[in-house]
Amino acid sequence: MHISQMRVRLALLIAVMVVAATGHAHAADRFVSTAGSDTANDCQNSISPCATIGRALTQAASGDTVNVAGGRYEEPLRIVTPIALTFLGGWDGAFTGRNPRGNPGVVRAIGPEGRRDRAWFIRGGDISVTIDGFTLADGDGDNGDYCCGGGGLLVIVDGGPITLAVRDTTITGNQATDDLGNSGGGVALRALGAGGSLNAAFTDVTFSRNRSNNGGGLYVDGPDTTVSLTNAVFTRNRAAREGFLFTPGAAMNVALGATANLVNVTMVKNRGRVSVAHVTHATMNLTNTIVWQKRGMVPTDLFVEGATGVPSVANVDHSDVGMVTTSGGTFNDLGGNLSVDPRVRSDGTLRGGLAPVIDVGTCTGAPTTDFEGDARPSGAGCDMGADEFVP
Ligand SMILES: [Ca+2]
Ligand SMILES: [Ca+2]
Repeated sequence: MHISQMRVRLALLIAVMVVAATGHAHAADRFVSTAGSDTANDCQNSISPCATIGRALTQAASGDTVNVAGGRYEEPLRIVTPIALTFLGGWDGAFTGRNPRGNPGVVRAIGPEGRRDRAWFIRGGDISVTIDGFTLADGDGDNGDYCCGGGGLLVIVDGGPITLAVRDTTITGNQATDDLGNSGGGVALRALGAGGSLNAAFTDVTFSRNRSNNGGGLYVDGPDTTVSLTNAVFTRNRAAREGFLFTPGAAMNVALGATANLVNVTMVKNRGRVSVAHVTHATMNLTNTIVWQKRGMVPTDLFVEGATGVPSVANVDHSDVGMVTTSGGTFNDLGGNLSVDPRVRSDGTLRGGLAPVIDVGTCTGAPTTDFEGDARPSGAGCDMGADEFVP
């Protein structure tokens, strides 16, 4: 054989080996359906899916996508080792089409012996998780093996980065109320000082009917924790605890050095003894955001608290915020703000064309669709809140 032919063949052989090696490492699709079976199943065949998301978790490798057919899954889910996974709910039974809003995968966290637990728990570092098309319902952030609340979802960064993306998902009916330190009835995102960063993005997510002492829908803390909320709705969440008066953040509390970036978020009909949105030694940036509650159901809408230590700052731009209370914190009015009844229904939709938040938001940085998928802007400008009104 001629030497150049040998080189060509050697190069081809190496190319084949590289393809084989990377092919083996290729991300896999896993399939889960309530009609499936876990027995001796690696969940890789959509014709014979697994029955539980937990089984797919035991089979999955980093980079995999777990595809979940619509239906109820009564299992608490835990991710506590370094891995990158995408969970896509809302598939039909044949895995040929998705309707994540109309037919989500409903995760109810019923643990061993029927005990309620958190729906989803993520702890550690070097973890990347996408949760798309689910309902996280009826979880309990007081039970289970770990502290810190988060009935629907608890994320604790511990020694390395965690990236979380939650899309087209509803977090409802969860609670964390037993222990005073258990915060975030729906979701708690926490850094416990062990290093690492936590970046979480919630897009088209509704927090409803969750309850806690501190942050009824959402609680976020830690200086390396950043949460972005886009087209989110907080409705009918509660911050309450028997015998305690200071239960801040009926909808949410961002605390202890964390940063929360809210764009086109709506908070309505949340109840508590202190505030709807609370900033405790932290930063909250509000754009096109509605924070509104009738007086009596909660004393103030936005409470910026923190006289010493890490400063508390709320930067507020083209938003409709009812009552603002500062106690050592700073409220920065960046312009275009209102303080009027936004005329929003409890599901976050605007009540007809006369709502005062229509066309008076900023389109700079606003998402190009609303939480229903309508184009933004519609009409003369971008609306405040999660809903873009389309006549
Ligand atoms: Ca508009
Ligand atoms: Ca709309």
